Amino acid sequence: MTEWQKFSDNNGGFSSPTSISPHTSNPFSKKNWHTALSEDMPTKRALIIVDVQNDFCAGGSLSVPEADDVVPVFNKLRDISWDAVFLTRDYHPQDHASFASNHGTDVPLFSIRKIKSGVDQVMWPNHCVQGTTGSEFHKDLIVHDTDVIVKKGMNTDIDSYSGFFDNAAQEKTELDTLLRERKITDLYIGGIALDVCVLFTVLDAVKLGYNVFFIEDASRGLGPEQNENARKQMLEQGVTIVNSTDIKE
Ligand code: VGL
Ligand code: ZN
Repeated sequence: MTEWQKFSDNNGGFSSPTSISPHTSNPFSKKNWHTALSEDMPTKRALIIVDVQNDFCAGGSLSVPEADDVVPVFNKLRDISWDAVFLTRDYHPQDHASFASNHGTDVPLFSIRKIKSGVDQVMWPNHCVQGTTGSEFHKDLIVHDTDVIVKKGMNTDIDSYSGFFDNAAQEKTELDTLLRERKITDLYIGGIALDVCVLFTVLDAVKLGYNVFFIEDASRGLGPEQNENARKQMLEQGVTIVNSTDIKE
């Protein structure tokens, strides 16, 4: 049995996001998570840059307002010596189930549809298709050779908003394992879209037992209401909301 299956069994089934409407409650308590980080681990910090890719930026197929503004914020954050830096990358096959275009000609964008895997899925425009420019990181974003890139959304049948799990909670990416290998305790998370992939990555990070800091000025979402709603959910789950300039060496 994999670590993830144990996790899921222990908790009586994980209800992951099935649409853009986020989790309403956290089904796990940090204390119940069987591999919770031990309290006496020395603090080690990782920066997690979520989906700063061309298709979510100006001119992209799923552009988020002001998304490009996060780039200089992350670049400045690179002045700090992080214990690890991870970037998530939305990376879909052309026939991905989250694309409206794969469900016929008259499926409205942003409508919700039940897909083969049984989950409700927002019908997105084609975006971050493997091998396309749209899937590449913003050209001005600083990426070092030692950074770790975690691709997600590669399974045709299921979307993956979180950098940790897919939306049906069937599969785990390598992100948690790599963080644990590096003995990381604290995650500083920001990126695009604040109310979709950033939110779900943040909420999963809390469930997995990390100390989670959401970097507000390094994030942009689909709109003010969505952003406020996401912020509220993070606060309810004990996330600390910070500004990039508050983070010190
Ligand atoms: C995202 C919608 C679809 C995101 C990814 O990165 O927030 N949003 N795929
Ligand atoms: Zn996507």
